[in-house]
Amino acid sequence: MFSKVLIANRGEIAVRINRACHDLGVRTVAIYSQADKDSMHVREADEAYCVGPGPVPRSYLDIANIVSTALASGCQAVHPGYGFLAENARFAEICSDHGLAFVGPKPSVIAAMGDKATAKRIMKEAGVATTPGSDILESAQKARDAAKRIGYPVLLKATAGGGGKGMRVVERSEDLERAFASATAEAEASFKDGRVYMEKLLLQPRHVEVQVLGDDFGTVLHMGERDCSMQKPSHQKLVEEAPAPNLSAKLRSALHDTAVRACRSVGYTNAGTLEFLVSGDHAYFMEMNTRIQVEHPVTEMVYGVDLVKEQIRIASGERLGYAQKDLQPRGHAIECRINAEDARNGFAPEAGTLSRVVFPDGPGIRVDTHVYAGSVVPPYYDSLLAKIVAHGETRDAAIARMESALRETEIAGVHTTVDVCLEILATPEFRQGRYDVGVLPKLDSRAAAVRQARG
Ligand code: MV4
Repeated sequence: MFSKVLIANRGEIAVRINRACHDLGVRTVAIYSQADKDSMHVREADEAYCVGPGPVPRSYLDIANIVSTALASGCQAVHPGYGFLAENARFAEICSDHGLAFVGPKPSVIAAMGDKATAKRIMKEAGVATTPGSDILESAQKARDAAKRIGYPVLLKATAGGGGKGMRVVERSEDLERAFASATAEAEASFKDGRVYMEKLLLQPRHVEVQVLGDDFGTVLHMGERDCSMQKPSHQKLVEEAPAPNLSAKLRSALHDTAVRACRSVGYTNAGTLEFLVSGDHAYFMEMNTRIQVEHPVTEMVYGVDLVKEQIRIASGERLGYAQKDLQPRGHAIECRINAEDARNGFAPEAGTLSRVVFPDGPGIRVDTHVYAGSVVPPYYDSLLAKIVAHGETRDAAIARMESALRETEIAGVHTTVDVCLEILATPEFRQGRYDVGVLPKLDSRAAAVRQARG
């Protein structure tokens, strides 16, 4: 095992990684921007070094400063968390060039999965079902040919994308040329890579993702699935749960088997997530995320594992210490993301000082956070303040615990998503576990219509 690990992140995930390291008897080095000097992750780490000013490109993305800090402080490994450099293959490569273990898969796997058209092709070759579609479209003419073959409605997607940027729905051939041009332009502007591909548009799909862990000895295990269909119009998740409700036993086990098989065929190591779109009785591979995800705690609560500790053990060359049959899910877990955002104003992020912070507690409740009364929320970073996770023996029990936990939560100084999470939990769609990726955008416009009617 390593004796010292650098945590190349901030916020709640940096605090989470710090705890996992201390649990393993590993010392920690935090990095921070000038805007984060009083942050919890800085206080809790054994050492901490400033790597630059507040703006992300000048601190949390400054590869040279981060790698130098790791080497100068005597670390043997770097945990990237999520976001920032977590899926940057070049960063992973530079770490290993300098003798630092990168806590994640091989750089070549990160690069392959980071290009969505390539990832899809690899998965298809491995026998995984993918949405009917095209490879990269070199021209508007090629797009027209593809659409004719696939059949309208179709969806244009950016290969460098994920998360909805550069995506265009096209219902009719008359609209294709314009959509192709604007998808390409948006992808080019967002990712400096304008390449797009096409898929058949699935109607009312659910977003179901499978958690996997692989070690350096060829063992790949799954830890079930999460349903993350409750997303904002910006494709950011707000409420996640494990297991996914109303999934047939047959489709569930097919998803798990497919995920494991896919990982074996790409030589996947460390923690990863395969995202599927589920439409009726069919599941189609969408993307693979080569990092620990924000919503990993719901899986941890259901499976009784510590995914971040497993990540560090795997990166240090240890074998996974159990087999698939040892992993039995228990009960149900729900996560609500508490963001510094004004849900009544298009989820606009807010910065400020938190004058009051009260988090819930009690049986079956877990809170992953980095904020406290007096915390300053800087304007530079994502707006996640805390994740509240509720576990129960049944889905209904987990929902009841979550509602109670949200009501116990008090945060003053910025608007938060506490109330909108309560609204989501109260919808009949959520209650029945019958929701798809379109439900939250609809809830939002429903609420807007009500507000407008009230004046
Ligand atoms: C789709 C789709 C329907 N059909 N692909 C949105 C983000 C990006 N990662 C993929 N997304 C979608 N791809 C086909 N062929 C619908 C979505 C989609 C979506 C997916 C997951 C979670 C939320 C979503 C919200 C709107 C659209």
